[in-house]
Amino acid sequence: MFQSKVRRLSMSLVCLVTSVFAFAGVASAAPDDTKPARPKAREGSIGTLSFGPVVIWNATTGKCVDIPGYGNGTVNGPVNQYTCDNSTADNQRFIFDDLGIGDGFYNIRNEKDGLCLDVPNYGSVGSGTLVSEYHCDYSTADNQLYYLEVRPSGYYWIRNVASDGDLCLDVAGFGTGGNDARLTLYTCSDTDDHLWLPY
Ligand SMILES: [Ca+2]
Ligand SMILES: [Ca+2]
Repeated sequence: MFQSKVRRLSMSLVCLVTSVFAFAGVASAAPDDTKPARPKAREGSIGTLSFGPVVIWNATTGKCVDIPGYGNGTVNGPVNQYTCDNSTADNQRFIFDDLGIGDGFYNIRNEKDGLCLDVPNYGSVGSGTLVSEYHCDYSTADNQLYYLEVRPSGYYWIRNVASDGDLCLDVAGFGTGGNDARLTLYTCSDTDDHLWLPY
């Protein structure tokens, strides 16, 4: 399965730095339908914005990002939401690994199984694509990078870098998802269920 993806690792660091999209906090004043600005990456920021482990709480559904069962997830296995449990007995604790190439581009890594929130293949994906777990890539070559954008509510959009930030971490349905509802990437909205709080 791992070999099924085609990797493109040739981008230079200079290219990466000059092609970053946004820093979450800076983009907070932008209208909902406007792509965030592209500030120059801050030098010397490698890894300094990492945080966790945290659970990722959804402000609309009241559930947390979860892996089925209580143990390790599987490569290409589903990522759901479930009643929050921040203990190590469940598998809802995630580490936001700051890649250090832009201010606050994160791989979101499950503490228990070490896999990252991913979507299929390597580029941008369509709205509604299901989120799964995959080996952490730690580069812009994959589509596992996210950045946080604080919204007027004080909660955060979790925006996917590979889709130019147009897609946000979402719960299937429109605020109707219960336990075990799948997570998707969906066109960012303040009226869907895209508001999250890692804590
Ligand atoms: Ca679980
Ligand atoms: Ca939704």
